[in-house]
Amino acid sequence: MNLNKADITVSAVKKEQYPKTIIPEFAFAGRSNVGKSSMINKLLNRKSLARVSGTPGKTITINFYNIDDTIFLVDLPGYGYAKRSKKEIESWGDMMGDYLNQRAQLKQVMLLVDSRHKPSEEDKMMIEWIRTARPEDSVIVIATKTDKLNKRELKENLEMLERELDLTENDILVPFSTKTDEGKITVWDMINMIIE
Ligand SMILES: Nc1nc2c(ncn2[C@@H]2O[C@H](COP(=O)(O)OP(=O)(O)OP(=O)(O)O)[C@@H](O)[C@H]2O)c(=O)[nH]1
Ligand SMILES: [Mg+2]
Repeated sequence: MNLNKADITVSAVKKEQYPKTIIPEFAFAGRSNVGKSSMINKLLNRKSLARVSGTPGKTITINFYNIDDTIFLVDLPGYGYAKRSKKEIESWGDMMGDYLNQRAQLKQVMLLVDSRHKPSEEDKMMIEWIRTARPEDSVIVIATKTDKLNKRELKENLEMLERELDLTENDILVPFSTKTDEGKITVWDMINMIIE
């Protein structure tokens, strides 16, 4: 897989707009500002292929990044952004539902949560949604922004996340940071293992 051959292919709001390929897809879900777009850039060694912003709610479409015609990394729109109207939240739910429940090319969803905080009610709903939509898969949770914690805090918080999200032995929790590159190799290893 040549990471230099990565490009955004499609920004979709409805399923008719998804790429018409059978390439395996790996999707990143999580609340606004948790670091989904930053993580995609980090995985691809790119500064700004995926739009990153200090302003939450930046990614409001499903963005498909074509990696060398081998896989797609899929940036899902974030949740938990307070300034959304009821209608916007509804269309977010429809968009996520269509994708998570129906997309055959989707091989694995990764749920990103902030390593510094207790998961929100929406994070807990999201993990249940993923479990229900994809009962055959391990749940992969990525704990982001670990550079903001010291070693002891990180250890405590990873244990807290396991408890709060009811992670089992089959589930995987990966500490990740775009600042220190923690977790980057692990995520690629998981992706490569799944497509092999
Ligand atoms: N310190 C630190 N900051 C990070 C890390 N990852 C992301 N950030 C910062 O967090 C903010 C939000 O990152 P995004 O990647 O835009 O978050 P997102 O999940 O894509 O947000 P939406 O598109 O709104 O859903 C930006 O200011 C990033 O620079 C990290 O590992 N460490
Ligand atoms: Mg984003």
